[in-house]
Amino acid sequence: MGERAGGRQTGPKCIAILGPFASGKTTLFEATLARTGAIAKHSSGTHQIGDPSPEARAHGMSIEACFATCDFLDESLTLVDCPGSVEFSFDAEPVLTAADAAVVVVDAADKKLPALQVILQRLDELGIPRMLFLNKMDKSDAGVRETLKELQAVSSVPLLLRQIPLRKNGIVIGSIDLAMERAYIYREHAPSEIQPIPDDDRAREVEARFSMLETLADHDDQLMEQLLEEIEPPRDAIFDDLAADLRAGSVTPVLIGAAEKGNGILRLLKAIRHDVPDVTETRKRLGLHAEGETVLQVMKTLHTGHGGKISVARVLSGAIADGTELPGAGKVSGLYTLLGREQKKVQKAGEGDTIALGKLDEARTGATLTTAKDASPTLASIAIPQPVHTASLRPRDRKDEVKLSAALQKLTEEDPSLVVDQNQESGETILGGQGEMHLRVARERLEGKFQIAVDTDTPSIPYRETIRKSVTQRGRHKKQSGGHGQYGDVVLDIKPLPRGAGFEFTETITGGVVPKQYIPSVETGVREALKKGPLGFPVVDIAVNLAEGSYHSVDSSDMAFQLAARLAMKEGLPQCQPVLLEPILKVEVATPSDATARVTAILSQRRGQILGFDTRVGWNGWDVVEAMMPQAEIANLIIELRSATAGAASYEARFDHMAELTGRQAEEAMNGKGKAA
Ligand SMILES: Nc1nc2c(ncn2[C@@H]2O[C@H](COP(=O)(O)OP(=O)(O)OP(=O)(O)O)[C@@H](O)[C@H]2O)c(=O)[nH]1
Ligand SMILES: [Mg+2]
Repeated sequence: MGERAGGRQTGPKCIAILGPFASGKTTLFEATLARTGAIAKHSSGTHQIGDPSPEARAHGMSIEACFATCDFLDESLTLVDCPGSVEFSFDAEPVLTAADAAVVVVDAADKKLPALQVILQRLDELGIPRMLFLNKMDKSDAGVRETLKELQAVSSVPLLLRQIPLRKNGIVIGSIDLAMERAYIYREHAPSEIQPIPDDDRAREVEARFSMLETLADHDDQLMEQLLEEIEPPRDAIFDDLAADLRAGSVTPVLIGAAEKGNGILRLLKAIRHDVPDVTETRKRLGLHAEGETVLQVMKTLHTGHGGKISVARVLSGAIADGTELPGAGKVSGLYTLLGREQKKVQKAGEGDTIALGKLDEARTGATLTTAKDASPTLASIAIPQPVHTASLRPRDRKDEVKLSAALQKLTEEDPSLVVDQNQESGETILGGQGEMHLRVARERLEGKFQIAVDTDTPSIPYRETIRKSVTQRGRHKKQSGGHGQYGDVVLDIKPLPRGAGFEFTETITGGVVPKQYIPSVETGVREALKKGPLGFPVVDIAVNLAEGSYHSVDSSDMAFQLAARLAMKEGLPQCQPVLLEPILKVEVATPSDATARVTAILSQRRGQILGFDTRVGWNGWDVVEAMMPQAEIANLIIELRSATAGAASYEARFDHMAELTGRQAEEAMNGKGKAA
């Protein structure tokens, strides 16, 4: 526990490191761990601790949340490095639920504003305090205040610049801390050298500091008065305001640095230490009133190579020891603190700790676990995003089928944004996820970790067919082979029905020309025939009436009438002008407004019918475009949308209706037997 200037004490903290793709999160994560002494001097290049999986290293990007617990000035701190790629961003969701705050890393030279806005907006929704770390200052020559203006456009919360860069010949050599009023001259991978503020930078410092104090004064009347009366406010009061405003979420402090060189790390650690609330506040945010019992929130599930499952969880209240029984989840077998993949066994953990629990077979990512006997509370429901990219999956070796389904279960348990679906109609196993890379990594894991080679393909489209014209058709099944013959004879009126009506069967038999007992067999025969129409797909929106027929007192049978009905359908349907039907989805695309025109063009190119667009509620500078689009055109849509919007656009789609498909596309669909074009 640490002692604060104001006498406050805080418990272990848990901080999520977020930010757009490649902004330097993992570098910052490792630099921070190095600064606290948890790992040896941070080395540049591949991330040894931060991206422990071979898949992450192969792609040079983070693909899952990585946890590390360290001590900084006798306070326990768990950092969670989250992936920046939108395809893997779901991993941050269960982490955020139980984190005290987020550090959002922004590349000062390549800000990726739309992606940043998506992250900040999510933090707003969850009510999570955050600071910004403006990284790669070594590469940026833009003025920090201009940069801040750009960032402010995507932040609903006022940004508060806490430091300004010190430059020499245009190169950043250090920073001035506006609260401490000190200059810090950077040294590589070492604490900065503290110096008085150089005279040349005084004016800039005063101006920037005043602007910081003005922002703080928005929530502090006393400070406002002091500013108006030009009284120098006491430093402690400024620190208190900084902490209070961060906690309340009324400002977002901005720190600067260069993670690669280990610059700005100590200031960040101190800001976390002084300003970030501990689990007490997080409990309030979650509405948790734990009385005595232990409550844990599961932030991640991992299946280690040797078959063991671990659940990484935050102790929101109470304490836990190895062997503790968690009703509904299992008995804790092994308790560890994590440093990337490294596990250190501990006997117990207390309030605020982030720990790994062994062998909780029933614990799910995002679940709330408790020692209380009655049902677990649910603190937060984790919204699993709809898959935007799918592939069908087949083991290369049929023997691996059982192994594959077990492995998929583990993969989806580790990453609930991977969804497995068995398509009953086509017999395909469909893997859905957040993008091409997401699925590729899943496949690599199947091949690497689980040793199952798989082939992937584009999932088939559930085409249907219907008819446009009515026809009356007789079908007679007659066989005379020695003794017992077979005889069934029916006349069917085949009629189109409106879209969505499905199938109707009626009969208007008079005089018992088809005896009652055979009528169900006629229907069965018709249904059989509808399973595959003349175009090769199930037939829908069709009415069949049994109008006439005849029978033979000895030779007629259920089977004979079934066959007669099938025959009538088989001959009748091709005369009814069969036409293909394709599924149409209603698609809603969320996009930054400056790309709305491009998005509508992409949708139109894919035979989308634009229904309209509107501003996205609660999102500054975003639109939502609505369109009807054939399911066959949705494959790879996300790839195009993202490339048109710097990765920011997303979509949701749901089945709306079936529509006729003719011409070249219909030919292609029929040739591909239901494969996407
Ligand atoms: N010049 C400069 N480069 C940096 C700095 N910090 C990180 N980088 C580089 O930026 C690239 C991305 O760094 P990462 O730490 O992997 O970025 P990330 O945000 O973890 O990336 P994802 O997790 O894949 O989103 C690497 O090539 C780093 O070496 C910095 O302070 N200055
Ligand atoms: Mg990373």
